[in-house]
Amino acid sequence: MKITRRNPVVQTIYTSDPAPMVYKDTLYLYTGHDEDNSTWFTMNDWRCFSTKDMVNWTDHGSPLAYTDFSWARGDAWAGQCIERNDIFYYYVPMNKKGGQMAVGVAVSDSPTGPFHDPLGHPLVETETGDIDPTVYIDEDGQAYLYWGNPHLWYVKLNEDMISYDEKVGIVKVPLTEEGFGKRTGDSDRATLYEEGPWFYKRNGLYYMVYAASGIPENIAYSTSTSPTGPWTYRGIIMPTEGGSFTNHPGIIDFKGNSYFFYHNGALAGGGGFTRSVCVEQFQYNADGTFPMLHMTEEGVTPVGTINPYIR
Ligand code: FUB
Repeated sequence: MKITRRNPVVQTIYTSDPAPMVYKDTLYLYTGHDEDNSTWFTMNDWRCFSTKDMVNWTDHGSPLAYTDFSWARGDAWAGQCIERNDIFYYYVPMNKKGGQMAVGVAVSDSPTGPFHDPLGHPLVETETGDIDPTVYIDEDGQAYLYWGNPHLWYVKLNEDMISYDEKVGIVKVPLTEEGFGKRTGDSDRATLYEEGPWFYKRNGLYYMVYAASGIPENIAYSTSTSPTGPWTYRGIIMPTEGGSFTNHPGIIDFKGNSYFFYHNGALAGGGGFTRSVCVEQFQYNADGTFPMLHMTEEGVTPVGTINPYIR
């Protein structure tokens, strides 16, 4: 069947910061929710959608809001949900009452919620910029949580997924030029890393995909043979396009295909604070590198698309 139009995935509300998760035969898509007419990242809850075929989607409404956290005062920004032993753990950043952004975790026995906060306080917080958590459980059972802007941090989560290994502590990833690309022009950042990390492993290689290069953002990536680096910068995947000055990756394999979720300003009335989640189906190159991805209405990148930025 020829798919003529796949994007934006959600056409009824503004959505952002996609985080796909596969559970059993279904792909669940967790998103942020930009309020109508926003002039800032005014976001009060997270949303969940699902599909079995990447064509027909079910809207599950809001499984979680910042008001579900007693310690939060707003800013339901980019999160990611993961399953372990049939329990779902949703890692989300919010502004603390009287404080700054911090990452919390919410738990549910259903992928569509409702989720609740088992801790009553943030899971991780540092000196600044605790946003955009990404989570991955390695083959040996060790789970990692990465996050941050302008720094990139990680913790090794304990098996309960709601605490972390305090002996290892909160580790600041060295943002080297070799690892995250050299920033040129006016910036206080040495490398291209900006925010929105998406961490996973595929065919023995660890991938860190992230929003890069300042405002407006593009999407770039780094790889490593270890879950904790050192990282090697691999180039840009998706250039700046689409009418939103931010972008945010979410990547997953589902039923034999690879999908790259992102956001832009494509929906009517859309822009930098009224964004829409989109998806591109793509094929990795034989060596595991990314082809060049562009934002399309069809949502399918032709096989064999050359990426001029790959290193
Ligand atoms: O959605 C709010 C913020 O915008 C996210 O935390 C960033 O990744 C950017 O998409």
